[in-house]
Amino acid sequence: MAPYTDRRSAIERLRSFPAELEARVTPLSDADLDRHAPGEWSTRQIVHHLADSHMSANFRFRKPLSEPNPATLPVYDQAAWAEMADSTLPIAPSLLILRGLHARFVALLESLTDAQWMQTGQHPEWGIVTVENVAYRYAAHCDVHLAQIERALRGEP
Ligand code: NI
Repeated sequence: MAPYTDRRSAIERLRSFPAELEARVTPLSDADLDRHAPGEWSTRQIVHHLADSHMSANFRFRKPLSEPNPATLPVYDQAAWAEMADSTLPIAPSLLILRGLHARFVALLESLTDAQWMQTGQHPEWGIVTVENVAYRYAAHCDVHLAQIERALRGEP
């Protein structure tokens, strides 16, 4: 799922994402936010998922940078989290989380030395990954869910 292969474009994707997401979803009505393609999340659930997911990205960036390598990367049950009671809340709190997190990610990633980019963590499904790999994954994750939002708004799989 990772079309990103260079650090600069991954950082730029992470930098631009919160504003792009906000521009797309802020004008939507509650009915639009709750529309979804069959078997897929609604836009509301996707926005809350992005906040949850990118909070875990924060750990996946920082643990390899601060612990003996490979650091153990945290995992969570994203499907279960997307069904929790707060998944029906307005999206504004999750947009604020993403704004703040991505400002932090960009500042952190722009500070890294080559050696830091190559520090590693271990994930049960991804195996051993570098900080660089994690940045590419989350840059791609932004694109995956922007595309999923378009499907949700059309109500198509
Ligand atoms: Ni996701």
